[in-house]
Amino acid sequence: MKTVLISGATSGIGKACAERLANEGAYRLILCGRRQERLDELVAELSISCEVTSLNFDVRERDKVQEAIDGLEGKFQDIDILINNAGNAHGLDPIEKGSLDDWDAMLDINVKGLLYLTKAVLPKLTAKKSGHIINIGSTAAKEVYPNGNVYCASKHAVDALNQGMRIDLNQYGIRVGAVHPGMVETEFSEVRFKGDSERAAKVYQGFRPLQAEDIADIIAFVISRPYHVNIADLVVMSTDQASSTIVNKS
Ligand code: NDP
Ligand code: 8X3
Repeated sequence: MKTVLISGATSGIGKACAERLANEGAYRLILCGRRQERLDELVAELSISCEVTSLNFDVRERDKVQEAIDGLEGKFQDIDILINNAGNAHGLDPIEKGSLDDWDAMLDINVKGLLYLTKAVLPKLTAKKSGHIINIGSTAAKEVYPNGNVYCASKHAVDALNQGMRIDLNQYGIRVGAVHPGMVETEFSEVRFKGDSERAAKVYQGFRPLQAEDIADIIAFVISRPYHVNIADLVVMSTDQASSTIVNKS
């Protein structure tokens, strides 16, 4: 039984991973997020199928991240797999009109938050010389699209950190890999457009986008490979999407 910590488990890709892995019967789950009600609901739902607990912290608060990991009890302390998923885009503005608060949010959550959580979990993996870190990047980690500027920069940083972690942790036998999704229909665009549901819904109209379950399916595959197999970098898009800007809406 492996212990998996999923950040950003209250919604979208993280939640779908929790639901998917709970049904595999091979994992003990630690679900993280800030919305306590959602964490409670998910723990109640999944505890029928697996051992599960939750941690409530904002990934931007490094002391809280460390406290949360230090406070884990029993078998939940022995983390094997870290899914660095928490993150969002905030705004979609040209660089000259960008909001400093949006920029701070993206860099603090998507980059520094991922680092704080990794730093807190890593001693458990280096001590036993095994473990698996999955970093959720994006097609925005591989290319830059109009008005994507800082979000793309944050995800390019995730791509670089994924490579850097893999290099530095190689001596410990720790697997490190990234999954980079294209457009996935989650709460992502609602957050990006600050609750404007109509604008968010339009992002996914006229084509068949990926669903969170599609990414969860891939992550379940990635973490269940034999230990000598590390899927280092995986880009996945909807069949209707060819790049960040080319989507077949015919
Ligand atoms: P959602 O908005 O549905 O989920 C985002 C998750 O991140 C929520 O569970 C949220 O939990 C958590 N989160 C956000 N900010 C914080 C924070 N400060 N501290 C702790 N947790 C936080 O979006 P997705 O599921 O789509 O996004 C998940 C990941 O996938 C992100 O890294 C995103 O960049 C990436 N991605 C998404 C794509 C898409 O098209 N949807 C495509 C490519 C990558 P809570 O609010 O409860 O804290
Ligand atoms: C999310 C996908 O295209 O909105 O990472 O950047 S996109």
